[in-house]
Amino acid sequence: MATADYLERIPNNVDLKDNRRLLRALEEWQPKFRDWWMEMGPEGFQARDVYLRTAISVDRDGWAHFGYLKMPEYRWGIFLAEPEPGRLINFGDYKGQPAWPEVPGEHRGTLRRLIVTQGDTEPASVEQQRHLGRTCPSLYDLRNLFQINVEEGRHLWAMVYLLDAYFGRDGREESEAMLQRRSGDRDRPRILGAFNEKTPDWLSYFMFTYFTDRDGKYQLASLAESGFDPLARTCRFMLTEEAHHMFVGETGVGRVVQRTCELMREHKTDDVRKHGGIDLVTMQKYLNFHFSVSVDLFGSEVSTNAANFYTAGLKGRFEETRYQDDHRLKDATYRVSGVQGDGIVERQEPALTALNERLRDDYIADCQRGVDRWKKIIANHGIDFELTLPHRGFHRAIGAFAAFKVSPDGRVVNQAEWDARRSEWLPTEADEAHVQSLMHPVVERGQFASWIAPPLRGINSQPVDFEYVRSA
Ligand code: BYC
Repeated sequence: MATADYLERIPNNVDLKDNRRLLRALEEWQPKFRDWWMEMGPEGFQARDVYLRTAISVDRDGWAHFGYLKMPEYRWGIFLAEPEPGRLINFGDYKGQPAWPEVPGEHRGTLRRLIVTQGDTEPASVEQQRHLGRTCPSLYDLRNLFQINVEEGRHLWAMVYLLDAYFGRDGREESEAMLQRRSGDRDRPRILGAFNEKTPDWLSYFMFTYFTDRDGKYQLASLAESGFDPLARTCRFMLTEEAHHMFVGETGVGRVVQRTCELMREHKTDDVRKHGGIDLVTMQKYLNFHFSVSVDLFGSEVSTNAANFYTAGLKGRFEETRYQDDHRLKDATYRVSGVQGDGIVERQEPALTALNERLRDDYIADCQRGVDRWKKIIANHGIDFELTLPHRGFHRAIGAFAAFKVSPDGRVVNQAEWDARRSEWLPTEADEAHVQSLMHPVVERGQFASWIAPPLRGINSQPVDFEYVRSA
């Protein structure tokens, strides 16, 4: 009886009911996940009705199912994109061979590490965002926050499914450990740097969903090329949800920019702080911070790990098949930048070890597109200010730039200049205190906080003033 009930609560397209060993593993894990969700998930809103989209199958109709739901009742399911009959491995030493339905023994450890690293980010982001509901700028934004949180929970389920289904006892241990690490905890932190940073306010949150979720897009797309077919199919479906997260980031930042420009024009001043806005200079500093910690997530410019992932057919390039080359890259080179003397130089490195940098290049080009749209909002108001992406070497903690201080405009600077100008480049305590001072909850239908413009349209054709989260 418990089994049948449980099955109903895990929508899936992996024939869970026919795999008793896996079912048992997930049955054991599920209450621990729920405990984690209640302890570390959105604080103060678990009993509220939220207008959520739930994935109940991978086809178009099943995927976009909207309705009111309390978050703990969200149907966290397991969905893989439909199999591609006859799919081949597209790159590396196994290029041309059939994709693997099971984990190849010799790559087991590496693959597990990749899946664990990916999986760890998902609960981490929920933990980082758990206090934000208390200061939401509108019901519309509150609902989007919760939509993202439950989907990150589902993405954790996706990785736990892979670990439990394909990695035996080690996999189950890793699944447990996912619920034990905590974002920002000194003793048991999350694996990657950006996921131990705080997301203390909504500007940080929009920047995070623009820049850090976009790392998710590029990493998932690379794993979606994997020769390990279940991983590829899982990531392909996760990518469909990721698009909404980046939409929230891009439009969120865009709406803050819009509101700031309106306040600047209305009051004929750059200093919109006293009018309840966030000045563009502060926004640039937040952008600098979130871009730099997200750029770190691509790893070192020169990485034998990355070369090994590729050669072994585990992690491809972004849109691997768009390349016209041999997809093995043994003789190719790629341009990588680094510091030489007191300047930044570019040099050619073996393309295999430069794969992290190539992915970072794809990512940065994509980041630039949104920044260009934000710039247009400012220009449309006739305001002379340009938001820019800082240089990739700015404020790095991982890779070739980590040992150096680089200014946002790409100069290697000495410690004295860094110390003197840090407050121009990164948010100061005073900036953070100002942003924090604006974070008052706005929970009346159709109302928005002073520092952000309303969206152009609502969710799923609902009006902007829809009751996206019902009052208690
Ligand atoms: N912080 O050769 P290296 C998402 C470690 S976001 C701390 O330079 P490699 C999401 C590295 O682990 C996407 N440690 O790099 C977004 C290695 O340690 P080991 C997440 C770091 O291995 C928003 C050592 O340094 N998915 O989904 O080529 C909300 C040397 O590594 C960092 C993935 O990342 C760092 N930033 O590449 C929710 C995909 N960077 O192994 C979700 C899976 C490096 O020597 N992960 N290190 O002990 C990977 O593909 C790779 O692990 C990385 C690193 C790209 C992260």
